[in-house]
Amino acid sequence: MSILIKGGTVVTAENETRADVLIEGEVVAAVGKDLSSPGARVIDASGAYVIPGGIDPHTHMQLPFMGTVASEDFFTGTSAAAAGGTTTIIDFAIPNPKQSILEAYKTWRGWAEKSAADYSLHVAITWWDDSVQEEMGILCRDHGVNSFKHFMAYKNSIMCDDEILISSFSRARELGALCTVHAENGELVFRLQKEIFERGITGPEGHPMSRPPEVEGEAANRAIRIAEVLGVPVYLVHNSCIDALEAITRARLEGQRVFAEVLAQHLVIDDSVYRDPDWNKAAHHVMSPPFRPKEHQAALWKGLAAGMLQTTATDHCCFCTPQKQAGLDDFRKIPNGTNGVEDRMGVLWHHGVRTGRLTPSEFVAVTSANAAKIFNMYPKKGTIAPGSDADVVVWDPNKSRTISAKTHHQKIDFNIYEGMTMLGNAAVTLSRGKVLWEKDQLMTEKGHGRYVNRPCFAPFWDAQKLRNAGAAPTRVERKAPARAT
Ligand code: URQ
Ligand code: ZN
Ligand code: ZN
Repeated sequence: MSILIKGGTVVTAENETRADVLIEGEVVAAVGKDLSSPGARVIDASGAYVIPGGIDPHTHMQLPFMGTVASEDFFTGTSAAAAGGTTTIIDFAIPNPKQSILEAYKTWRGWAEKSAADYSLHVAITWWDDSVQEEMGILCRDHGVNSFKHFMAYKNSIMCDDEILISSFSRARELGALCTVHAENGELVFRLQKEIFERGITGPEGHPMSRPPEVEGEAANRAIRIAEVLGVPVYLVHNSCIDALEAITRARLEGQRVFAEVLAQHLVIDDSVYRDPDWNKAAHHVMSPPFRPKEHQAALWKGLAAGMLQTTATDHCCFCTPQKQAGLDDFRKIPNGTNGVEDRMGVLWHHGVRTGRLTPSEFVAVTSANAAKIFNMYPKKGTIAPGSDADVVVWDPNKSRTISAKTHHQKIDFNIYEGMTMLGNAAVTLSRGKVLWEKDQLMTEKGHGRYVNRPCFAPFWDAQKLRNAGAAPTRVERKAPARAT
């Protein structure tokens, strides 16, 4: 079937043009002025922007975590994403320590098959031995995985120590795969949690106290330095504070291949949420890294506008109130995670574009194109051009939405953006030419979503050689000294 989106302003990360978009089947066939196609279904986009579907590089659908399972599954989650203008998610296959990473990947593939829109998977490295080394190669070669996640936090669970980081980063270098990192010093968090709890602070307010910005800054800098020494690109997820941003900025100004992500929620919500007298409200904001004092939001917006932060995500990881209440007497037991997959694009447009912090093209870059380029899905994803997948959103800058758990499509009884009104939202969302969202109605189908293969980049060994071109390490030729007695 053909679809003709007429009369809008097409926005890519590069530019804005008044143009029509013709979709033939699952792909964009043409972009141009006054296009026509007999028999095509016409979608009126006059007064609206026509943008590439959003790509959320950080979600956790139905994740088994902290003794429970995230409430949103791959179908409900990708459906809610489509209502918010996001048409591709990259989720995480997270093996338990000692579990085959290939087996875990296959488990997540099974769960994701019911997705309503396209998806891909990062794979986490939570332990190390020769089988992990081997299976990383198989995942890259045969399964289109080009990014491996490392948690530097969550001690006694999925945390990586430096030995695992160094082994895995070295392997990624050989494979041409990208290393992604959750940067918080898990040992410090564990110690601070214990001290704070023993001081009698058992409520959600103990959470941010046990994860101060310095704990994130230390780990961010350590991951960046390890990547520097090994000569491998690194991507830091959910950077929430000045301390991490400083480490990223220093390294990028040095020309190091460091990529960095910011969550929509860390840009607009501050740490006052943890002092809410309503335990449930405070607990629903327990995520890692935590929400920060206001000055950190201002720095993150500048980092995004300056290109020090390239992608925006949600870390969508939902736990309903009964699940959160597992930590009623101990904040360390509150499952970490918040919602956001349906809200990210609206939040970034309302607080980013409407305030002049971002241009529409920069909005497209940080909500779609940059993630596609960094994770090697571009231009199949992330732009509107002939041959690209027809993941297209008609974005109405005047469409207002007041966010509420009562009306959202996310499978959770709480929304961290409750009551916020966003001006600018998705009017129509298409996934590979199929209309998933229109006139505030979801038309999603289980299994429409497809797995997106992400090929590896050229092995980075060359980069290492290039970096040390001047000073290839050479051995010193010398006569053996006389044996001292
Ligand atoms: O750390 C993550 O990214 C997962 C486990 C989601 N939870 C969270 O608090 N960020
Ligand atoms: Zn994380
Ligand atoms: Zn996460």
